[in-house]
Amino acid sequence: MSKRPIALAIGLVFLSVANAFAFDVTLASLKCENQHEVFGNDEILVEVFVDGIKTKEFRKDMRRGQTFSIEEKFTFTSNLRVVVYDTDNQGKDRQELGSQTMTSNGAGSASLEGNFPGSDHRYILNWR
Ligand SMILES: [Ca+2]
Ligand SMILES: [Ca+2]
Repeated sequence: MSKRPIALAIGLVFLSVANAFAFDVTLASLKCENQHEVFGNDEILVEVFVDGIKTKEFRKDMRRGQTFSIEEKFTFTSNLRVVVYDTDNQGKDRQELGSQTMTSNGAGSASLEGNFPGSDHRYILNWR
């Protein structure tokens, strides 16, 4: 007798349990209130980790006062982590501007501010 139906049944149970605790979050926007670089754009890289696994990245040149409309939905069971970088050297170098971890569905925003000497950047991450 094949063991496959049993494995499939167990797999479906896991899937059902996982779905029961799945959360949807829409990454809405990233606003630049103060840029990281003094001259020119910040070459922004946004990395999205779903349950610890890098799932998506967005790139956008941003200046003071600009809003990057992301509007993308993610589904997670444990947490959704978003890390924002300014890149240089055609994206080869990166400096982390801040990060946020979301653990349940619901609207929110986070201020990602200078966390190292000499930087007074301020980005606002919005989700719902
Ligand atoms: Ca630049
Ligand atoms: Ca840069």
